[in-house]
Amino acid sequence: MACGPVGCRAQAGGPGARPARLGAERGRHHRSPQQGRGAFRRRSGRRVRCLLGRGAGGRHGLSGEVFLQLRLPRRDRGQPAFRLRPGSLGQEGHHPAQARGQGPGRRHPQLHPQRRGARPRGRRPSLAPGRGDGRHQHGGGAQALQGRRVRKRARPGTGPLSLNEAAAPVLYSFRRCPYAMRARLALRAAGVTVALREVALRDKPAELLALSPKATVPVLRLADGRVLEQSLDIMRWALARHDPQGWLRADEDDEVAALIALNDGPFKQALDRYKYASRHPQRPAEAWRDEAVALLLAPLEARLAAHRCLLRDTPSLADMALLPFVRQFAGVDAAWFDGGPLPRLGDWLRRLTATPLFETVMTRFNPWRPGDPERLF
Ligand SMILES: N[C@@H](CCC(=O)N[C@@H](CS)C(=O)NCC(=O)O)C(=O)O
Repeated sequence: MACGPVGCRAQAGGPGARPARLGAERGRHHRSPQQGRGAFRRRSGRRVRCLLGRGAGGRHGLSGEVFLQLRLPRRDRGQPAFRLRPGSLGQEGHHPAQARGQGPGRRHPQLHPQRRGARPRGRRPSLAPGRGDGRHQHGGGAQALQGRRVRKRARPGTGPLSLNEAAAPVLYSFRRCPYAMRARLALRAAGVTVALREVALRDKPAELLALSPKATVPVLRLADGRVLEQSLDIMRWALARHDPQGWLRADEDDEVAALIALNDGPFKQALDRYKYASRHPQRPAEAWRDEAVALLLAPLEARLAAHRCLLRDTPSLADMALLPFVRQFAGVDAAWFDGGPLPRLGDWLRRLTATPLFETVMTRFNPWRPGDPERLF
């Protein structure tokens, strides 16, 4: 068995701290006097960095993400961690619970998070970040981590994440974003529990930027380390796991894709201009509105003459992917929409937004900050 020593650190969100990219590194290891007792640095060989889970903040939790750093046998070097052969990460496997000291292999020395330096005497350094600048919080958490002991057992509600929480994908979302809404709709319909991190678009967390430099929401980080950066990918991923309401049908794929392309492309552009007409003074708001109607909404109205939903009588992926955008259009001038030329679309919108599913995905949350407990959604 070829596991090397283990490192545990707060994920700082800066360079070299990309939690979702599981990969091997090459480097040298040696001890350094500055690092204190039990400290560990790279000596040789390749290592894999495994995301274990998140600190829960407060007085016990780690501020950020916890990694194991493991030396791999030659045969498994270069493999993504989720494809490693059994035994490569230790005889008990590499379940996060072991590294938290909760699983059956909790005494396995090579799976224990490495302590970085002795804890200073006196008060235990707090890992709970302040409410200031995100980067500063990270720095504080990382420093504090160097001087803290990893506790073996946590009091309920204060310790590291439970097994289910640690396994939950992490969704960076913004309540009012129509792309994030469609992702939440699919995740919820599929019964996939995620750790939801509400994002303030003006103050995006470093963790999101490290995962997805394009910096849009939604972003879903899966438990195996993959990152889904497109709302449609998130929808399809969720529904491929479980689709109890039958949103996906293989024979509808082309039609669905065409409607979504129209929605996300020309319609969305006209919608943005209608919504923010003062920023596009080259035409009056009504002109952008009418363009949006002609491009997509009038064809949808025609479809609804044949079925209760866009492709059939029950909702499909197309209905749920377009719903948040049509809702946004209707909200720009509700009086016009209610009395205008789209009565069937208005009825469709009311039906689909009056569901418990839609109401649930519109729950309000405060923006997530590093160190906050995860909010399962
Ligand atoms: N193609 C992306 C588009 C996502 C997108 O544009 N989201 C907007 C919010 S509605 C965003 O994050 N914008 C970045 C910003 O405003 O800083 C998807 O389908 O997920």
